[in-house]
Amino acid sequence: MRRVSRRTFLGALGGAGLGAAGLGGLAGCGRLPERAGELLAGAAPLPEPFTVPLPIPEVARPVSPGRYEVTQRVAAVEILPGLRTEVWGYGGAFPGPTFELRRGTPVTITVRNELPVPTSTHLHGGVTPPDSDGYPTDLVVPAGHSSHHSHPGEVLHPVTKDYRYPVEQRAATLWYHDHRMDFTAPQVWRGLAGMALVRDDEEDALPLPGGERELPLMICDRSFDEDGSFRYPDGGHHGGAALDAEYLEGVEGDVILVNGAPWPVAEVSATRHRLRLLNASNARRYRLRLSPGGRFTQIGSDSGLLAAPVAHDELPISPGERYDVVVDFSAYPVGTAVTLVNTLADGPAGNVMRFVVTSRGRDDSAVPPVLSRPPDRPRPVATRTFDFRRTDDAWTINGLRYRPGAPLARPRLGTAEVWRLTGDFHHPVHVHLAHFQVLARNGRPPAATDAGWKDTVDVRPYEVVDVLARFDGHRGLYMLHCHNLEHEDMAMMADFEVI
Ligand SMILES: [Cu+2]
Repeated sequence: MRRVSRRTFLGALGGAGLGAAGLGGLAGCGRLPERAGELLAGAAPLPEPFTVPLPIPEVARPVSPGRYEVTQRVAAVEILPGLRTEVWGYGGAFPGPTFELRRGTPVTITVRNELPVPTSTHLHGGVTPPDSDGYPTDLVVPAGHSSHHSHPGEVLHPVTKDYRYPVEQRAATLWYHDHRMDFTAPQVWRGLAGMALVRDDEEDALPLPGGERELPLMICDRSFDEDGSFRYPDGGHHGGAALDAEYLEGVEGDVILVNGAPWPVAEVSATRHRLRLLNASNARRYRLRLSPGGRFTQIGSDSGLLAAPVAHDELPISPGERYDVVVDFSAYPVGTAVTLVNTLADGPAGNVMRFVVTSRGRDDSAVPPVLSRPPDRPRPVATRTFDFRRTDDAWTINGLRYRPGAPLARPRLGTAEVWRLTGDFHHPVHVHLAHFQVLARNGRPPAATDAGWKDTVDVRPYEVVDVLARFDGHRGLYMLHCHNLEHEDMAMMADFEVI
């Protein structure tokens, strides 16, 4: 079978599918939809919610101080009760192991690829040198894979690659995932994602809940075939086929997973718990609330602790974003079931997971009124606009399809710039290397949930979002892109070069 790139396919399509299924619908209704993808119905019976215990991914163990090895491999795991699902996992696990990193302690992670496809691993939120940043054409190629170059400038590493992370950055909730050119969406869908937590002295000095009361929660949606296998609308020909035109807006699954378990349940004591929320979905956005009521006390954003906590009743979270929050379960009587719900969906996807308050507990933790001293807002030296929209027959940035090695901007190391992000649909914009603050939405102050330093921001249809990005750490080629993974694969990426 001839290899057909997704972008070639989209070119051949002439945009007909997208116009009819997606943006036409948007223009036709008076209200802007909150949904950012097309629901892919599965065929497996949906499990009863809140019956599977919440799994906590294993913490990766170094093979020697500062050195890790992780093998990407195929594994069969039980996700839906009684069925086996083939996953492509870091360490054969989905999610992959959690990496516990320490500011100022560099690590090298050797990724070995035993999958049937090439991969590239991006540490999302990492301040990483360009040759370890998971550039989409910097590929780890499995043994026996035909090594023809399909993209100019492609770099192929046979079987393994050492990714070097200086970890010169503040404590934060990071994650890692596949970033292979044209195939990020199906490869992440099949399991290539995990979390990485950076810790530092500033955070250690705070009396935040920790240990078993600190829960990394990777939220994503998937659809399953009758036999338990993942369903994804590319004909199953991973590595060759294109996405069905119906799903060019993005693929939404009908099963919500947290840490790889469907609508799980966690027993908690009536104490404060720290929840590190990550939306690892391909396209689905969530608006998270607690039912029967309750508040999230946000302590951190994508790129680290806030200066001071912010209370929220609800959290909108788009693909790639993280919220570091504390929930005080002492607000509920023992025996209460507290459900984390998603008010953007009706039906099964309206639930995420459940906490059951099973006992009283001693609680020495606190959320202090001052959390950290984040870096001050620098003065910008330039303003640039990046427009995310469908142009003719592709998802584009400033009207351009992604071309590796052709940077759209050359910011100087150590400076900051205002980047104005606009678009025609929900585009969660992620910037590699550079962290940013949201300055304004449509010229007005940003939402309370935009607080702090971030690396991903939800740009909603026809919205103008101004962010102040600082370019620190490394010179070289990086990228910004839409984190709707189907858009990303469909050319909605651009390079920038830090000079
Ligand atoms: Cu997008």
